Parts: sequence; structure tokens; C-alpha cells
Amino acid sequence: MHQRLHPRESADDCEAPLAAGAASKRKVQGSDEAEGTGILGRVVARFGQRFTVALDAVASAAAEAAEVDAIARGRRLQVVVGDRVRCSQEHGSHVIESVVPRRNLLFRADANRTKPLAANVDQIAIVFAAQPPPQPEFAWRAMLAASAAEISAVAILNKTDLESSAALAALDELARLGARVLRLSARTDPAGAAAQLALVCRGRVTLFVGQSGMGKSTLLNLLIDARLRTGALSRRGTHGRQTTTVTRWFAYGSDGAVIDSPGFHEFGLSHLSAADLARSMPEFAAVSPSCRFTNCRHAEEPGCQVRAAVARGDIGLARYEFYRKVLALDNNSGGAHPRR
Ligand SMILES: Nc1nc2c(ncn2[C@@H]2O[C@H](COP(=O)(O)OP(=O)(O)OP(=O)(O)O)[C@@H](O)[C@H]2O)c(=O)[nH]1
Ligand SMILES: [Mg+2]
Ligand SMILES: [Zn+2]
Repeated sequence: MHQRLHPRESADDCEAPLAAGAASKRKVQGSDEAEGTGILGRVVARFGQRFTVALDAVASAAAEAAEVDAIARGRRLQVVVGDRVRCSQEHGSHVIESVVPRRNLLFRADANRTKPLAANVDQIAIVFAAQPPPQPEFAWRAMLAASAAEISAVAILNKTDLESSAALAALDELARLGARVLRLSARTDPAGAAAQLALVCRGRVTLFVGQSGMGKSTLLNLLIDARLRTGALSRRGTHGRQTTTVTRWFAYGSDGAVIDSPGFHEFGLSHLSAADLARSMPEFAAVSPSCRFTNCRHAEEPGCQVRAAVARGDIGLARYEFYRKVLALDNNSGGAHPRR
């Protein structure tokens, strides 16, 4: 990998593109919903090019939000679950005319395509369990996605009724990395699980993610009256078959929401640069400001304090290898280049 290294003394030269990249990621704040015409609503589900929109109670003149089917005006209008949208009515059906600027947009991405997860989210709840066997990296990747979007992460170990010593160790590690953690059993202590979830989800928008079969929908059914379909584990074991097929937003309380999403396996992060990654990994962020080069990718560069910390044992080898893997496998661009 060839790149021009920037010694720390010339920080000004390279901080600029990094800063610009970071700023461009932040979406326009506070552009008011008062602007524009049309009926305001929230996109609560998406089925390809069709959407379910919960119209605001005021607009629908009903006590509760009315849900309508809608299509987007033009294929180029990107609409995601969680979006606030303005709709018009045409021949009795609803058309999404515009999307109110998002607070944030969570997505995963690999080299070929990006897949939006949800918009306007306050926190990610990462659900895992001892069965099906979790892929430890999944939670780390979800934590990175949360950190890059500047939202918090809650790590939920479900199915504590099963033997889960390895999963408990993974949970401890996530706590050290900054996640709030919960230990739940939807099966043997549903009331306790519901109470703990309520504390975490009240007044916030929480996106539930996790590999298939971990119990996301089961947990949400305890919290809200959604009657989400839940699935038995597939006989073959390792990957629970995907039971939930669409991402679905549910209002929770007066000002919160919970979002159920289909389980997935590969949490691609190709949209994160080396700089984003290192910034989002707390143990890296603690030492990387002392690297000799400001755009150090913590690979082969001389004077790298991240590698020094790995050598000392202050940064776990598994975490360093994870960092290298996300960078290489996901084919990230170098940190000093502005994002596309
Ligand atoms: N033993 C045990 N099983 C549970 C628990 N919670 C959920 N399950 C079971 O795990 C299986 C999968 O649950 P789901 O809620 O469908 O999992 P999911 O994460 O929504 O899966 P996808 O929709 O495919 O992403 C079901 O058979 C549940 O009954 C638990 O606390 N303990
Ligand atoms: Mg589900
Ligand atoms: Zn370094």
C-alpha cells in the first residue's frame, strides 16, 4: 500500500480532508419539518419500492397515526425506514414527495453495494446469544457503525437460560468498549427482560440488529404489542434461518420507537475509512494521536503507537487483527482521502 505519510509536524496539511470527510458525514441538522407542503409522516416499513407510512395524527385527524401504503416520487428518491417524509395524495393513493433531512442514516456496505438499515436512530441494540453460535465480530462491527454515526450502543445477551460463559465474556468485552449491557432471557424471565428493555428504550429510537435467531423479535414482542413472527432455530444449527424479512419501526411510548430488523451475517463497513475506524475504536483512539504520522493507518508506518500498544499487550491482538481485517476485507480507502 503506497501512500504519502504526513509527519505530525505538518498536521495542517492532512487534517483538512479528514475533517471535511467527518463533517460531510453529519447530516444537516434541524432543517425544520415546517418547511414544504404535503402530509407529514414516518416511514415504518419498506417493501422494495413500496412503503408503509404512519401519517402524523394531526394530519390524519385521528387520535392515532394512520398507516397508509405509499410509493416514492421517482426512483431516485431514497427512502429508508425511519425517514420523516412529506406525502401527497393522487387518485386516492399516497406518494412520498420528499424526505425531511435525516439526523443520521445507518447502513452497511460492502465493495458492491450499500444497504440502508434505518434513519433517525438514537441507539443501536445489538442482540446476541450463545445459540446460534454468535460471530464475535458482528457486535464489534455494529459498535463501529454506532460510533461512526455518533450514537450509543447497547449490547444485549439474550437466552441466558442457555449455557453462555463464552457469550458472557464477549459481553464483558463490549462493556469495556463502551456499550451499555443487558443480560436477558426472553424465555425464562420475560417480565424481567421487558422491564430492562423498557428502561433502555424509553424516550429513544432504538434499532435492534443481530444475526438471525438471536431473539430480536421475541424480545420486541415482550416490549410492544407487535405480534412479530419469531422463528424456531433451523435444524442445521449454525445460522438460524431468517424469520423477520423486513425492517419495521414501532412507536414506543410517546416519544420513542423500536425497530426490528432482519438478521444478517455480514456487517460490511466499507464506508468507514482507516481514520474513522481508529477513531471509533476507543483503545486505538487513546494512543493514535501519538503516532508519528497524522494519517498513520497503523500498519507498517514507523513510529506507530497503536502497534506499540499491541506489542505491549495494551491493545488486544484480536482487536488489532479485526481492525486490519475490516480495512483489508472491506477494501476501505486510505484515511487521508476524502470520502466519495
Ligand atoms: N432458549 C431461549 N430461546 C429463545 C429466547 N429468546 C428467543 N428464543 C428463541 O430463539 C428463536 C429465534 O427467535 P427470533 O425472535 O425469531 O430471532 P430473531 O433474532 O428475530 O431472528 P431473525 O428474525 O431471523 O433475525 C425462537 O425459537 C425463539 O423462541 C431465550 O431467551 N431463550
Ligand atoms: Mg426477527
Ligand atoms: Zn499508528
